[in-house]
Amino acid sequence: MCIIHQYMKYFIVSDVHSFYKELIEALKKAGYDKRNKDHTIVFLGDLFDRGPGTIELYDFIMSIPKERRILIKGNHEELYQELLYALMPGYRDFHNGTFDTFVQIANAMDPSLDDSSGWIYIAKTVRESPITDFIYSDEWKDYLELDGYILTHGYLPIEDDHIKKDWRNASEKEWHSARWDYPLNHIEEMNNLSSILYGKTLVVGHHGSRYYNNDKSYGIYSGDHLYVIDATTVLSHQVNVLVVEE
Ligand SMILES: [Mn+2]
Repeated sequence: MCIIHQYMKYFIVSDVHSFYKELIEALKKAGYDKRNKDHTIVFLGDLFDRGPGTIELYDFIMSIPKERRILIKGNHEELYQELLYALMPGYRDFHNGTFDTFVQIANAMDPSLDDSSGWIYIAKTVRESPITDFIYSDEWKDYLELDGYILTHGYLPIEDDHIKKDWRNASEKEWHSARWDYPLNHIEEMNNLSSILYGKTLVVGHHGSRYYNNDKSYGIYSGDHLYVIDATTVLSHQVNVLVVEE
């Protein structure tokens, strides 16, 4: 009998925030090839907002075969959905870069758009864009579980009023909170992650790895049953790529 175990290489990135060039450079260095059937790319949320390359990033994702791209929802994907139907953009939308993402999308849809184009027209144009269909598609997951790893954007919905939750079956509301959460908020649990994670290792983005590296590095933080990969690209101009094979 002959058993062939085909290994898949997962290229995990997070918080690209429309920094397309930085992403492509990092993937090239990591050896990623979208045509390779043994390569799967995983985006841990927060695709857009802050950088200039929203359209290029979207086109790149669409060019990857669907069965070899995995998208995990971040809090910025929620900000996008919330801004679509806002009466006016607010401080939060400017501060987080979501308004700028909308301008980039509306401009790609209608190049005649300029500073005098009002919010109502921008919002309507973005609502009709293919990027909005993509943001609402069923491709988005709350988490991805591999043999040795559990991947999510911010944190898992593990605990509620000190009652341990079955996070695999958490509600949408619980995932909403978890997308804004991060491991440093849960120091006591960090010592016990192995049992919460069934012996697996948690991989998250959302919160800069520099906070875990004592502000000394934007590189991947590697701790006990924990990887934090968000390189705060707006400051570092780097994107971290974690490669796991299984
Ligand atoms: Mn985030």
